[in-house]
Amino acid sequence: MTITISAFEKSPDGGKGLARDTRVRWALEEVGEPYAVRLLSFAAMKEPAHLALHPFGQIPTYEEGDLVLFETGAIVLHIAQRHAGLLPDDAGARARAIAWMFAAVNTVEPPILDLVNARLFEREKPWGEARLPLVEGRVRGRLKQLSARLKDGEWLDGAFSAGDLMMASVLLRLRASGILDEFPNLAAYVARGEARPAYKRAFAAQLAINAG
Ligand code: GTB
Repeated sequence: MTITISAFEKSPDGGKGLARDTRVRWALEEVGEPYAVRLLSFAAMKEPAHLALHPFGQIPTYEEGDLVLFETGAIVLHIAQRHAGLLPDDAGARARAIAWMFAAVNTVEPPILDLVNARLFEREKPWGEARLPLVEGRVRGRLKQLSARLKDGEWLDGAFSAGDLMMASVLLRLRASGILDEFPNLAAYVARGEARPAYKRAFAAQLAINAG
């Protein structure tokens, strides 16, 4: 069955892979599933046709026959549950990998998004510069905990899983801030994710749309 995802027709990052369709592409590449892409302008994302697929008018969406999904965590979990390669067979290890997926979107991504917003959109506010150290502190606090758990491990819990795919995707958003490099084991962890052939294919596919 054809899988269709949606993505920005022109991502604001110019193809750095930071828009969230990249993590869905990565998951599909990991499991070897081909997919089509529907490209959308910001205006089209808010039109009824797309709102019928995504209640918040965002990308990415995922269509597979009658099934329509939004939210990258749910999409990647759906892909991982239906194909080998992204979740362990052992029930306990599988549950732990899913816990890492939730940790990525629920515990690690929020302070990172807060930092992105603080740096890009709130700096000029009267309180912008004063608030920034607080927001950076929250990110560093979370990364310190994650770094302590990862130690010198290759992945978060044994073999590479959808938990690592989501966590590395979330951490990638931090690179421009320089904060990721303050935690060398996390920076190396993200680099290991980026070195995976499936990530490279996903990155190249979104770059082909957004470059230039
Ligand atoms: N929780 C949802 C999920 O995980 O699927 C969040 C989806 C989301 O935020 N989508 C963004 C979107 O559609 C694109 S990825 N935004 C438009 C809107 O809300 O109107 C976020 C994003 C956008 C741009 C960059 N960038 O240029 O660096 C990075 C990430």
